[in-house]
Amino acid sequence: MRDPTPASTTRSARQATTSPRSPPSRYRLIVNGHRAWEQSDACNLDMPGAAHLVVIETPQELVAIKAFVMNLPSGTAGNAIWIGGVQPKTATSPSDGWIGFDGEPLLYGWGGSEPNDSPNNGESDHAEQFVAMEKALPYFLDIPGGNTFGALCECDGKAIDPNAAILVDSYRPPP
Ligand SMILES: [Ca+2]
Ligand SMILES: [Ca+2]
Repeated sequence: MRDPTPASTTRSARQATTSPRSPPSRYRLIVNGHRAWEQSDACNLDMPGAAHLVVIETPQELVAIKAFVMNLPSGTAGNAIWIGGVQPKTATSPSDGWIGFDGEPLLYGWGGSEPNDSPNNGESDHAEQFVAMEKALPYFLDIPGGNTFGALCECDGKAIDPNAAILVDSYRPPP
């Protein structure tokens, strides 16, 4: 049996009233470690159709999240979080083709030698196809999605972009 007026609808409507054009984002830190696609699933379930792994859309949001990552609570798996970015297997260089989970080209947040598709420093094996930020390296890092990190979820009234979701699914190991 389905409630015709689920709580999530009520909350979305309230947000829309407060700020009709762009609901304020709310964030949730997951400290337990899971693989990138599992953390994506967990974030989506925060409010189905309205939440996803964080999409960093503006330089201001990047600054705020960097500050947050530098102060990650101890106990956050890997001292790192997954964020909402993924690269297709059609990429021909480590920096090629990245999209955010909103389907837009990923905001430039790389640092150091990233993205490098380590350890071979080439995109031929597509070893690093997801994006994380580490407490000690608070910029975008391309990392194999099978690493178990914490995650930062964002609820902003939007679902993960369908093309991003297809890419995420393409990296799930066979059941
Ligand atoms: Ca890569
Ligand atoms: Ca890397």
